[in-house]
Amino acid sequence: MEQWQTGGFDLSAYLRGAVTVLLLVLLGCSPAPPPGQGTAPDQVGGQAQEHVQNPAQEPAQEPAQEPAQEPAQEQGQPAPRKPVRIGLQKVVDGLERPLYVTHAGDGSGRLYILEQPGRVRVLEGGALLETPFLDLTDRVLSRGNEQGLLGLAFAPDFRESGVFYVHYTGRPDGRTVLSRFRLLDGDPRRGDPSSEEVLLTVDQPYANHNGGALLFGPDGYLYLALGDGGSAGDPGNRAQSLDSLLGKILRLDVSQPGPYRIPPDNPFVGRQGRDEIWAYGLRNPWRISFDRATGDLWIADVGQDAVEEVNLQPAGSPGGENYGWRVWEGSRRYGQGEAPGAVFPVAEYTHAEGGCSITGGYVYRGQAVTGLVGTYLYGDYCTGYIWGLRRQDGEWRAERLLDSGLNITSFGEDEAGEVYVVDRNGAVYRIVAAD
Ligand SMILES: [Ca+2]
Ligand SMILES: [Ca+2]
Repeated sequence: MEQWQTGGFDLSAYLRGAVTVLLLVLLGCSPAPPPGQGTAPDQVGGQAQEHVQNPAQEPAQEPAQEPAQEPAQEQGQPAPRKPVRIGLQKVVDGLERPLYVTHAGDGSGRLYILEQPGRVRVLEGGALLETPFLDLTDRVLSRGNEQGLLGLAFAPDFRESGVFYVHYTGRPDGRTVLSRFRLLDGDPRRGDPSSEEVLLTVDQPYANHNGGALLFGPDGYLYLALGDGGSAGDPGNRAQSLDSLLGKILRLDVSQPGPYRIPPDNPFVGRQGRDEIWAYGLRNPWRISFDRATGDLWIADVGQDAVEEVNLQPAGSPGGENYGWRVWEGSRRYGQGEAPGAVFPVAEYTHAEGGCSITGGYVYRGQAVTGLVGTYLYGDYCTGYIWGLRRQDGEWRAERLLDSGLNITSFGEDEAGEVYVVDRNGAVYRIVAAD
């Protein structure tokens, strides 16, 4: 069952989805055979069929395999017009439950990879450095499927300050911890675990739905995405409560020494509601990202039983959006009560279509796949599908670009805007053009 212990995902939702997709999964106790142990190709082809044809070790156990009727349906329809074909190129493997990759914005080209148990690894010049950038396993509680080291963000002035921020679930009780750290002797390959300044803690009523994403916005403020506190159905109605920091995106000013400050233009300053709140009504916003070209904020929220969703908050928004949970799951009514001014997703998919837990990605701004520029990429943890979302003729259109077969815990960007895919089974891939 340990195979189900995943980062930031909804185990209960996965279980329900898996039952409907493939009962055999339950017998096999694995969402997918670990593809990292010599079975995963270094290059994953751009067409779903190519990858499906790759010899899976235990095809009967792999929910990433499509239900038997689905290919037939596809054959019966006109071939979807795919504007772009992508593939995956492995850049590193041998990692322990990786769930995020980012860069320091310092011109170094280094990548920093989070391992759920509490380490940050450095990829430099294509090689994984033996010594971790940071080892917080002494204070990170990684018990359970959704706890661990969840977020990392380098200060906008990192090159000068050596300051970075970390989000994790802490020992002994799994509370959310947001901390500031500094480098050890100014070495960008070594963070100093003893430099920790805890800026914020939030008690967690349950072990799941801890959210995760931590990132700086184009406005220089630090954004932290937190889940609704867990269990199922948000029993405390925390996502809709403006007195709770759970089920929210927080916006904090950490530019000054000492504790965080409240940006004066945060939407609940001067009125009812916690001043840290930027947006609310979220269930488990595991991964969010800013479009580096436009400043739009993309929020992927993990669904309960049925619907996975993508939300778009346009650049220039004053904040305060209510994304609807627990009253709405995607565009479907879920629970009792009111969700004032609920904002609905720009894209969603259902568990009935396959999939169980959305992993938000990035608007592609790299150069490796020119046809992909301006497309928002996202995936599903269980199926490994990767979609591209674009606005065409006034409508949002999602196209399935790749069946990766991976357990996608995260996407990530490097300094140049190339996009990476993180596989929980231990590897990180770069998105490349397939031809
Ligand atoms: Ca207030
Ligand atoms: Ca929603």
